[in-house]
Amino acid sequence: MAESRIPGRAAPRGMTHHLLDYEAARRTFTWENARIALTGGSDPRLNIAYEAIDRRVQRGYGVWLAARFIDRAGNRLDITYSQLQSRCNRFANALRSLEIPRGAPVATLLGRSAELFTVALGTLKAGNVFCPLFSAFGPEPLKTRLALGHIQVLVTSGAFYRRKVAGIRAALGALRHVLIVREDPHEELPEGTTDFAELMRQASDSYETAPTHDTDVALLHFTSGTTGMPKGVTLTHAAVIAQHATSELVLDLHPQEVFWCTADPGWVTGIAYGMIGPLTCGVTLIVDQEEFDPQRWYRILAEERVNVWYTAPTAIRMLMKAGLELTRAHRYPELRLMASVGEPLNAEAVLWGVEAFGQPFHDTWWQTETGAIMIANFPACGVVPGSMGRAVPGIEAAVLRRTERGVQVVSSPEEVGEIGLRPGWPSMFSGYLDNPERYRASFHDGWYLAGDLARRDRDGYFWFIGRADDVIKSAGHLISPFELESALMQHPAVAQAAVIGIPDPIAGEAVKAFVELKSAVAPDEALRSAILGHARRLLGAAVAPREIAFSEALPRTRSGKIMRRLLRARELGLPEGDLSTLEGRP
Ligand code: 6R9
Repeated sequence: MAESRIPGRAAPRGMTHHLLDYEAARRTFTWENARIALTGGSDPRLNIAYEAIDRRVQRGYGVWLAARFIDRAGNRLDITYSQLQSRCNRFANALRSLEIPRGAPVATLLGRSAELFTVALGTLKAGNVFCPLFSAFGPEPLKTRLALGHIQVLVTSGAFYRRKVAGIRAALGALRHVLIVREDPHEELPEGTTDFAELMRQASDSYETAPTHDTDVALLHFTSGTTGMPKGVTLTHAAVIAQHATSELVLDLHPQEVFWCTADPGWVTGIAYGMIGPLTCGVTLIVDQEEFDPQRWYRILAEERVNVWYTAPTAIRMLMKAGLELTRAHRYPELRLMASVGEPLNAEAVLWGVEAFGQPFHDTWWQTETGAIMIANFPACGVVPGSMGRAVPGIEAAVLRRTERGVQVVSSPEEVGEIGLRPGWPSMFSGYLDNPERYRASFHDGWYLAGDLARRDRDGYFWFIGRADDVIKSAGHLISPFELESALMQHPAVAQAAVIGIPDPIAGEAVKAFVELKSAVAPDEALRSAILGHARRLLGAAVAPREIAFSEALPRTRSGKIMRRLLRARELGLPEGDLSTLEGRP
């Protein structure tokens, strides 16, 4: 196995990788020590924002750049750790002035802006729960999440408010305040909203961090399951311990390095590694406000002298498609580590990294529920192309087989099973909001079952096989078929809908919808585009189906559930599997 590893780039002179010897690190690592390494002591209080900002300022990082925001035109906004601290303090005070009680959830629907960072970290500092919403969502997914999350304060822009929130506001009983980040001071404030900038001006810039503890809920991230509405995953302040430890062990971040995580803060990666973990390491974050564009990305990597880059397979495949001439228009002498997450990273993409940048991409695996990286290819160990890597120190991971009598650890390197993790790491989710049964159902015989299928080879490397459920991962976004089907069924011509993921060379999976029409309705092209338009308006273009097919009768089980798995098998020409529960079978 060792021969097939591709070495990563060596650490520059004067710097040592945080993890040099994997086996030794596994033997000696403990989460207790990781907590002490981060906080410097045994204070029973723990607050994510305090660790990310205040402690950095205390240690003398105040004048260093915490983040550089690059706007569409290429203008830069630089914010130091001290400036970020004052902004967050103001926002924490603003929440108090609005009489929002501690613990109440605050959400953002914002682009990748400095305000988003201020609200996220200010909310945590105040001891409130922060919930990021993906800004490309349409009104329907936003309504669902704002309602399920009992969100009391929403911070958004005037444009997003008018387009996506004004129409659903009446349905959001818990929502007490909407704060508007105005693009320019002359922009009119929508009725029933408050000016964010004015509120910040009135607030004091000193604030004593709320005395939160390891077990207090800090973050609410929505994720998707096969059935039912999205699940609100809660992470506690202790998550910062694992996010910090993995930012060192896996991303190998060192103080004052330039780090670019391309994930949107609407999803867990954009918060855990686009913000929290790396700030606790004292780096400078690069935040690009523009959408993906190969030339722009290469320019950022080169001109900002990015040292460590954390991105996603879809983006890598898009860069591959754009061609090496674009890559070669710049040089990247400072870039020393490239990593990826969110979807399977194919071996070709890893090897393309070597061709394009002289170093492989390091795959990492984790989930919203795990709160931090669990499986990884480590910088000092070399990369096994096509494999997700090995368990992070402090993490016990295995491939499990479900049997009648419970779960068993699979020992054969050929056998495929479900990824299981032993609870006990600090960023493990503390619950599914308002759904303790579903939470309990994720654990069996002392293991958390992740819902992903994998193999584990003799050297302990995990190889991703697929999802154990019907959830779709398209361009790194987790999509719930149920949520899309519900939106499609709101169209007056649609009787039933079923949504599946079909392989896509760039996005990994693309969303395809099958629609059964009401009996009086005739299928034609105009109706197809009308339904597509309806889905895009409700859901947002980023999660709407790409393709809609009309179906006369969707396959159902005898109990009336649509068999997405069978639709998918038929679509892809795969074996149809066990059909004994199919409706209409003898
Ligand atoms: C961080 C994040 C989690 C699901 C996960 C799996 C897929 C993540 C992967 C991967 C193959 C990898 N996934 N990393 N699949 N290789 N390296 O993405 O969280 O949005 O909750 O998605 O993403 O299916 O279960 P989340």
